[in-house]
Amino acid sequence: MYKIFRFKSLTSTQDKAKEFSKKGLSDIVVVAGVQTKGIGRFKRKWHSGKGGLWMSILLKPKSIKNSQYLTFIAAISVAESIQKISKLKTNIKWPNDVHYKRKKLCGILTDGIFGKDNFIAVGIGLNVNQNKFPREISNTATSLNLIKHRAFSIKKLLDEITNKFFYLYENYYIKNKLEYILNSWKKYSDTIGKNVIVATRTKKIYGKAIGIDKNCNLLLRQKKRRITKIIEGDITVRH
Ligand code: BT5
Repeated sequence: MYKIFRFKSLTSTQDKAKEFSKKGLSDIVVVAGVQTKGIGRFKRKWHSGKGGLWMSILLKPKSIKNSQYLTFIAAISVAESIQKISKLKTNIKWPNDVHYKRKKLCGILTDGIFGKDNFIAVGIGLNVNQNKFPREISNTATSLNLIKHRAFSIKKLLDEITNKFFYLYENYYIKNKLEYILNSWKKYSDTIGKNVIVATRTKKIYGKAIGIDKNCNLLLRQKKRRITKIIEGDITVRH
């Protein structure tokens, strides 16, 4: 069973989760109404005003070898919960975004916390009731409210996502049934089969996304049929 800790405002739920890990806590969920220093991958800024669901799930898995799968579990849980609660069909963009009509509804950040014991904090940011965004993301971000023209219960979404997450974590991740997770993820993914541009830290790579390997890496077929394994990066689908 998990326990939920709620806060009105935090710098980042990831920071608080790390703090809790120092006390040895795990299987907990940290939620904040507002984050003053929300973070994305590669230390990017995550806009976290009022109206969104900002949460981190703190885990202490026996092995952290497959922690990329926790990002996938989070994305599946978000996509399924949104479908249940709002009837909206969303897509997962490799590796960590949940999108609706090419706009970002949710981002996921999975951090390892290493020490005597190892922990993982899975941060989930879902835009729920915001009706506008800062200029820099106003063309790329969306919220459930902007799509459906009504407010949603953040608490309901939190409960649904958390229940689904722990169900998949306990029944598949811990039991090493990773194939099931990969297959569920693929049902929601709209990356595979598309021509994409991958921006890595150092370069841009063009190719066709042809699959995902056992470590959740994206497989890209480039010219001359060369297959490149993408471990991290940002994808743009070419339409
Ligand atoms: C992510 O990074 O998408 C991971 C976001 C994780 C946020 C959660 S909230 C709870 C927990 N606590 C935290 O502090 N973080 C986690 P990335 O793929 O790097 O995308 C970041 C980019 O998304 C930014 O550079 C912006 O372009 C865009 N962005 C920022 N805020 C956004 C928002 N609220 N909605 C949509 N896009 C946003």
